[in-house]
Amino acid sequence: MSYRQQQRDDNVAVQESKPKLKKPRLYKVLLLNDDYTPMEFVVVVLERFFGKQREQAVRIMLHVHQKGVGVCGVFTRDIAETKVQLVMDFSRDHQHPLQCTMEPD
Ligand code: TYC
Repeated sequence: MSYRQQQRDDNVAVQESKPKLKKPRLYKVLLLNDDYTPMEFVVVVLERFFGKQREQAVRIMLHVHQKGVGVCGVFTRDIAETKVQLVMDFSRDHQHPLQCTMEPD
């Protein structure tokens, strides 16, 4: 007799294990417009830190320029936090006021 059958016979509850992985919460990384950061710098940020092709990077940069804010990508929390930090450091290192932030998707 199997162990499980033995447990059933003994009126022991058998809890099947649930191989359940919850989906991680996702966060949008956002770029904010300002009056001073050069357009070309923002395009380079989108290429370097968000893997965008130049055409798509220009599109996103112009969207931010016109609307005030735009999405660079959607990531898990740790990745989003790292992207924000890298962009903020890169901007400060080049004396640009570009702001990058994140919010729940
Ligand atoms: N508004 C800036 C300019 O006219 C360009 C810009 C675009 C700055 C996007 C920030 O996130 C930004 N030079």
